[in-house]
Formats: sequence, structure tokens, C-alpha cells
Amino acid sequence: MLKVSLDDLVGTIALDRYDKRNALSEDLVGRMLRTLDSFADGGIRVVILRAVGTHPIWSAGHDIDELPIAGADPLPYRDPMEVLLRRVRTYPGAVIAMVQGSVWGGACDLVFNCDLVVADESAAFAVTPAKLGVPYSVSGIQYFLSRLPLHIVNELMMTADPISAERALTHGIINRLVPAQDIESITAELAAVIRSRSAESIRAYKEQARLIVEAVPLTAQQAQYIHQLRLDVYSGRDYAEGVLAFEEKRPPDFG
Ligand code: YXS
Repeated sequence: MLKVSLDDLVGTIALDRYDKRNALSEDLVGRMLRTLDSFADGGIRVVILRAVGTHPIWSAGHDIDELPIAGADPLPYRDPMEVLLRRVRTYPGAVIAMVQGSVWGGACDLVFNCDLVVADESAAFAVTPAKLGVPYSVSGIQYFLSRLPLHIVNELMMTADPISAERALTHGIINRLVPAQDIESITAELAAVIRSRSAESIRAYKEQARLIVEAVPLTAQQAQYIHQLRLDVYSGRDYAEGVLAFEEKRPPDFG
């Protein structure tokens, strides 16, 4: 499910569950979390997150078969993928996503939460809650809005259609758009530069940047309202229909 390698304080985690299009199941995410913890314990300064091989799909996002049934929050705080997103944000070093192929749903959140993104022309990004009737997580929306202009986040969230690597470069989703044959060497070079810089300075910077981004004041009433907005959706008709349609391999009917 996962290929892990180390080279002079640079660690690589490669998704290897292509039969399920690298869907982020609890098992796969658990392995990623344990690897990140051991990398952090070992002082690994840069982590490259990629998929094994070059396939049309980088990751199909949250494992839909593991989404809770309608009426329960599909993205609770303790959801394994949510835990992974927080672990990437707090990893004490740079996490670089190396993307070949299309990225779906929560896997976009994972890639966007990495510190840098290197991609080739085959990359595309589709944020899909609206295809499944999922009320997205508040932290996910906050982080999207901290990285992208509102109209781009609106387009991603409201159409659930993929945007191309070219557009992702234009909007700053990816740092480098490179030819497929060069992506491994360019990612390794980028990792080597960061690895050679002050790990203490970078660790402090990353944590400061995270705290500044997260410092969005919300009143208690606003927090309750947000909870109600999400409860109404995951207890509603669309989420039940969205997950059922996926299981039945048919387009959802949202009326
Ligand atoms: O039928 P088998 O057993 O062969 O399994 C099929 C698919 O069911 C499985 N698979 C998945 N299983 C669990 N969770 C997934 N997200 C998932 N995606 C795929 O993989 C096997 C091959 O799938 P297939 O035949 O469709 O492959 P394909 O190459 O024709 O198409 C690849 C995709 C990625 C375009 C297609 O599988 C697809 O559209 N998958 C769903 C992408 C998506 O909507 N992901 C969002 C997941 S929900 C999530 O991330 C958040 C909760 S949210 O919704 O808020 O973003």
C-alpha cells in the first residue's frame, strides 16, 4: 500500500494502492501517519509524497467505502484523512507533493496542504464534495481560502470539475510544472536545496505560518452556525444519494 525510502535526511512516501486508485483508506492513512512519525523522530528534514509509478490517477481521495452512512459527519475531526492533513501541516520539515495524474477530493486537500507541489502535465485537481453531497470541513475551506482566490475556490467547490496543471500553476496551486521525464530529478533537487538549509529556521517558519493562517477569529455563535450548516447537509438527502450513487456506479441525482 505504501513504498517508503530514505536518502540523507530526505524521506519519500509513495502511495501504492492503485487497484483502488490510491484511495485514502484508514489502513493506508495509518501507514502514512506512522511513517511521518518515524521520519519526524529520525530528524528527516524533507518528505516527498508521491504515487508509485506513473498512472492517470494520483489519488482518488477519501475512501468512499469508509465514509460514514448518512446522518453522521463524513469528515469528523478524528477522521483518519483529517488527522493526516493536520500531521502534514505540523510536520517539522518541508513536505513536497510530487504529482503525476489526477487528484480527487480529499487528496486535493492533502496535496494543497503540502508545503510545495511539483507536477507534470498529466496532473489535474478536482475537489468533489458537491459530487457526493458532502459538507466540506471548516478547516479544509479555511486552508483552501488561505491559498487560493475566492473565485477559484468557488469554481473548485461548486463545479467539482478538474482544473488542469496549467491552470493550477497559474493560480499557485503548484510551484513547478515540469516535463514527466524530469519530475523525479527536479523534485529531488528541490528537496536537496531545502535539506541543505537551516532545519531550525524552516521548522519555526512553517509553524509560524500555520498559526498565522489559522488565526481566523470566529465567535462561538458563528462556530455553532457552521456546525448547524454542516449537520443539515450530512443529515440531508444529497449526502445519502451521493454515496449510494458511487456505490451503484451511477451519476448522483441531486434533483
Ligand atoms: O469496483 P472496484 O472494486 O474495482 O473499485 C473501483 C472503485 O470503486 C475504486 N475507487 C474508490 N474506492 C474508494 N474510494 C474512492 N474514492 C475510490 N475511487 C475509486 O477503485 C476501483 C477503480 O475505480 P474506477 O474503475 O472508477 O477507476 P477509473 O480509473 O475508471 O476512474 C478513476 C477515478 C478516480 C476517476 C474514479 O474512480 C472516480 O471518480 N473515483 C471517485 C473520485 C472522487 O469523487 N473522490 C472523492 C472521494 S470523497 C472525498 O475525498 C471527500 C469526502 S470530499 O467528497 O469531501 O472531497
